Amino acid sequence: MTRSMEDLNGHVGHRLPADFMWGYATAAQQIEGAVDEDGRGESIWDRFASAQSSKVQDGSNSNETCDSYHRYKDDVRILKQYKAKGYRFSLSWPRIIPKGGRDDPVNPLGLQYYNNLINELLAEGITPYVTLYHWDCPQALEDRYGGWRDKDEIVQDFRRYAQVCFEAFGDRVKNWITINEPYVVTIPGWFNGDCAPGRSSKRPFSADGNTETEPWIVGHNLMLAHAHAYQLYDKYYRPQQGGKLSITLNGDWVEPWSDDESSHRAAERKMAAAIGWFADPIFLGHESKIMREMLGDRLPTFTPEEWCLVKGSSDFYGCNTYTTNYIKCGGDDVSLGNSELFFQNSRGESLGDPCACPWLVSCPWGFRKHLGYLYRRYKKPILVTEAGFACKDEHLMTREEACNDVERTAYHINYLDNLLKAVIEDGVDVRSYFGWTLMDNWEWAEGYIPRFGVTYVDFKTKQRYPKDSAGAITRWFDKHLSA
Ligand code: PNW
Repeated sequence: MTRSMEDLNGHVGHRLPADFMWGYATAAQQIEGAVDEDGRGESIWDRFASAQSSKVQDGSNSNETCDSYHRYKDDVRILKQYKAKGYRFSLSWPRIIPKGGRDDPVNPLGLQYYNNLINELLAEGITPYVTLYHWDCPQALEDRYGGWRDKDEIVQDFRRYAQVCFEAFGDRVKNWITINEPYVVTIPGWFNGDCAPGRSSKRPFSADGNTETEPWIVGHNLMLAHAHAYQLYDKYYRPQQGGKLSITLNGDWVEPWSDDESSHRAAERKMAAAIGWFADPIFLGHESKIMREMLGDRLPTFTPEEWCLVKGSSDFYGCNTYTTNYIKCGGDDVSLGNSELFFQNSRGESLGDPCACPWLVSCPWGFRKHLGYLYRRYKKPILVTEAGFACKDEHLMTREEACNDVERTAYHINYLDNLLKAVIEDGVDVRSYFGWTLMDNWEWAEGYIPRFGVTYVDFKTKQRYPKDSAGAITRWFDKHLSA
């Protein structure tokens, strides 16, 4: 670890190592648009947003969104302007294999698009971090066999999709993430039903689904798909390509609401439900005891052969984290570990100001504690693959107002200061920070209401304009990276 001399303010300054990676993250469905172009197939999110009684808050879809399919050179230019060292983006499975399945044809124009993007990044000296699955399952697979619910089918289909991607891009891509946030895939998608494919036992909110069983099956299958992709890479591609691969898990720090025993237990259960469900099998090689206690037989089990695949199927811990909650026992929501979340504790102390999303406040000290917890428990280098903030009512502001994004700037700078403390003072091995997100985009079931970008997007003209936060982040890294 490099420790530097006095910084400009006269404090003892510390720096991150020169090879610390930073940049911005995006996802295909949220930025590409061009959903019907060049042979792309339909995704479950296209279908979800086009449903007659759409659950998307503003009734929007991502058919055009930022138009990155045509404007990827603009995106790369902006990254370059921000001096970002890396760019984390995702591949659209239905753009690459329109019908999704292992016997279905590969779309050469889909491969071409990502080849162009990767080459453009490399030409500008920006390192690609590539996510295979950021929520956009081919609708054809949902129709054919129920998508992520069918273990035997989806695992093989995903494995072949991964193979196509390693073959096509692995000579240049050395950093892979299999699946983005399996928890946010399963719980909103199959438990609450408010994200694609929108299944849940809640009628009439969802026409189909079974909250009791489906989410746990889907989570199980996501882990297996990840593990198969890991094994495939490890065995057949890593020897020549020499890259790294893991999964990205979301998770937020929880602080006991009061000092009683039951609030502490609630915190432990929430960590198990949100993180341990996936991280314990993958990083520790055993199932989460707490998940088993809560779910009993509803939690599927791995066979001994499957355990061999799942255990240790990761080269780093991919961490998406946004916020912190106070927590206490109560309620019967298994997905939260039978606990309730608050932004205020028993003494009335508040974590922060509300923003565009009801689930999000800025809590930098919680971020630091979270990194420490993950490192102590899972003992892997951590890549922060997302963190970010959406200012309140930003979608109602003029461009000038939105670009003066004081709260987002404070969020990222405070989070980065705490990341630095986690590294320097707590000895946590953090290797990257990817801000969510490069530019305003389609925020899934919340449509175009929350704006998370460090770049303002005028969705009529598709023009991009830097917000103040982008400059502040660049300056932070200028000052805090070792030469
Ligand atoms: C992430 N929560 O998802 C996703 O990876 C992004 O695609 C998304 O745009 C971003 O966060 C901002 O929402 C999350 O409710 C969505 O705690 C919701 C939660 C966490 C992560």
